[in-house]
Amino acid sequence: MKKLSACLLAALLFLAACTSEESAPEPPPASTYKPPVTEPYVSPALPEEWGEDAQNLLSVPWTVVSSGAAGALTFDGERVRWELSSPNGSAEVEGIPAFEDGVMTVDGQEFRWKTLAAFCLLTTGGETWQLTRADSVDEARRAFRLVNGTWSGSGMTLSFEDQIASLSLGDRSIQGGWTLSNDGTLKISSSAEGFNLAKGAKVKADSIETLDFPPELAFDGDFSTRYSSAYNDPVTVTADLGKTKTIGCAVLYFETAYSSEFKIEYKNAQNQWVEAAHVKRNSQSGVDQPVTVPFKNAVEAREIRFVGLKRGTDWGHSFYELELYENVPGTAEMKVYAEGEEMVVLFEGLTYRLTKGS
Ligand SMILES: [Ca+2]
Repeated sequence: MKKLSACLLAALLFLAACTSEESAPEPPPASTYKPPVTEPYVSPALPEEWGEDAQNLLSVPWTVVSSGAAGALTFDGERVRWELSSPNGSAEVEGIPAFEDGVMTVDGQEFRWKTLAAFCLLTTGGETWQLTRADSVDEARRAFRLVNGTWSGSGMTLSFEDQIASLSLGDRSIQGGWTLSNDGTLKISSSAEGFNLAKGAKVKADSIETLDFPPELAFDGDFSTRYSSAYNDPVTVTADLGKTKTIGCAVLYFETAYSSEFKIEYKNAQNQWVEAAHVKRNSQSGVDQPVTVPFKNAVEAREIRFVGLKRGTDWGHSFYELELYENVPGTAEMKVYAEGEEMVVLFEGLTYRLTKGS
């Protein structure tokens, strides 16, 4: 009975909350949103004298999406538009193209390209970009439009600045690096460089494959360099952070030669090694599939060690980076679609319609 009245009270409070907030913004609807079905792209007629190369390039809209960069090359029947936002800056070039000796010039800027089915390599401004075919001009421009500015609506704000994305929703927020894939999946991860407590730690290992793979290469912040042990179990990699820090989580980026079972241990105030986490069945590897290891409890420690108990392959224990964080890094994943001037965001089962503004 007590339980029932508590439920009733909760229901009444909920109803009261719903009715008393008349001035509050409309809550976003549950997600029944389906991305707009784009009409098949009809290539505008191109002058024959532009040649076959130009036909290959301009008969479809192209998009650039990679970590930190977003852009589009589109053609509206008369004018070519090249838009790009990248770590090296932004570019917007538009004009009637001219072709000569395999070079396209738009508003004084030169473009060279090579098309191959769904891909195109485009060289301009001293850089080469891989472009992917889009189904419509809107779709091609979606990524570029998204990462240029601040979007808000239905209580959500999504903004991009200096390669860092910020999402705020009510009293929650996440800020970090982002990736956007061609299917419109936007991931924001707070494990942005600079918060990693392990970077630059003094490290040693009791096993290495060769001198080319020393343990410090797993603590240099570089995802192209790695540590690798000899082909045996167990192995230990110890990191000295220089001073005592609060650590609640490790993130490992394994190479193909991953560890299927490993422990993270820390040295306590009594100089004893204590288990912070034990992963018994890992099968993830690759820098795009980091293994996030939350500790049972956050610890205060200066020394941390990785103990590789079982190898997942015949090779050694190998990882590109071992990162340490105070908290479990947050990740927010959503789908984004452009619809007219709006950006539609599907997040946690709800649909948000955002408009551009500051
Ligand atoms: Ca590395």
